[in-house]
Amino acid sequence: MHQWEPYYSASMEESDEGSAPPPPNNGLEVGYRAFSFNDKALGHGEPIRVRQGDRVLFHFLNSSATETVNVALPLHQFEVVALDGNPVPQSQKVKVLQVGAAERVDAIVSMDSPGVWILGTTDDDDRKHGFGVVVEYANQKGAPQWTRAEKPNWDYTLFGQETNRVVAPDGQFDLVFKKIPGGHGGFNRWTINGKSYPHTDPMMVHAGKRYRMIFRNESDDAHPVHLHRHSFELTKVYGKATSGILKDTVVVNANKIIEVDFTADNPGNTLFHCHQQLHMDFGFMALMKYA
Ligand SMILES: [Cu+2]
Repeated sequence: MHQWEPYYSASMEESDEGSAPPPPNNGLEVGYRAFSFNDKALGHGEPIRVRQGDRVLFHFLNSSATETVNVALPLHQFEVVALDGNPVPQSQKVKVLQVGAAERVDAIVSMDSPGVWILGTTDDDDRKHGFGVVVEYANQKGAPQWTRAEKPNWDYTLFGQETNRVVAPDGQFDLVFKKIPGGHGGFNRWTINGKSYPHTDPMMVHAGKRYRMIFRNESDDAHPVHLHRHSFELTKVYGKATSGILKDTVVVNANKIIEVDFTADNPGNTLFHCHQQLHMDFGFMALMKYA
């Protein structure tokens, strides 16, 4: 048995869409030599066995500590029915799922293209290093096939309702995310409104009130930001208003803005943080407190 250890590279290319190339003074990034899907690398373990005509519900959970992934199944589409465990107002079919660290996607796939396929990441290198699982139709044989996936155009608002929201929240938190590049051999540090945890300012809320959080990502990385103990409703994604999508983790792409509303309905100290472990460990956290 090999023991794989993560390796580090200063020039590791980010695989997630929405991330620009890192600046020359960028610090260390984490990378991986091997990947798994349900604890097995692609080519190991049992395939997912299906029959033509099946409608199969998949529960996807990105348990990576650091990676945002795009997932596809050649010739098939994912009908997204729920995000982070909450049914979406409008189920929609997409060819590629984007799943940030800690995000969950429930999607139904109509098995209408017989063959032996790879369900896996669209990143060729990561897929070759194990990130996928075989989907095998009954009475089909041969090596599992992959076809080049379409360019991902993941858009949360596909699953929301159009809205002309007029109700203003009781309070608002403007949160600006920035990177302090770590330079050669160092780690990047992260700030929320100019401060790194544990020096970040707590967000004070009152039980029963409704608040808006504005996530202003002023960095060149995508961030899967997560609020503990509460669900929030996406209200504006990259300038487009939406409603009805309840989540607890949302990927804010590089240099983009997402707004969410939530009700402070679960008194107690609450952590807000980026779910990219290397960002969280280097400052990207803040507390929300009930007054
Ligand atoms: Cu982050």
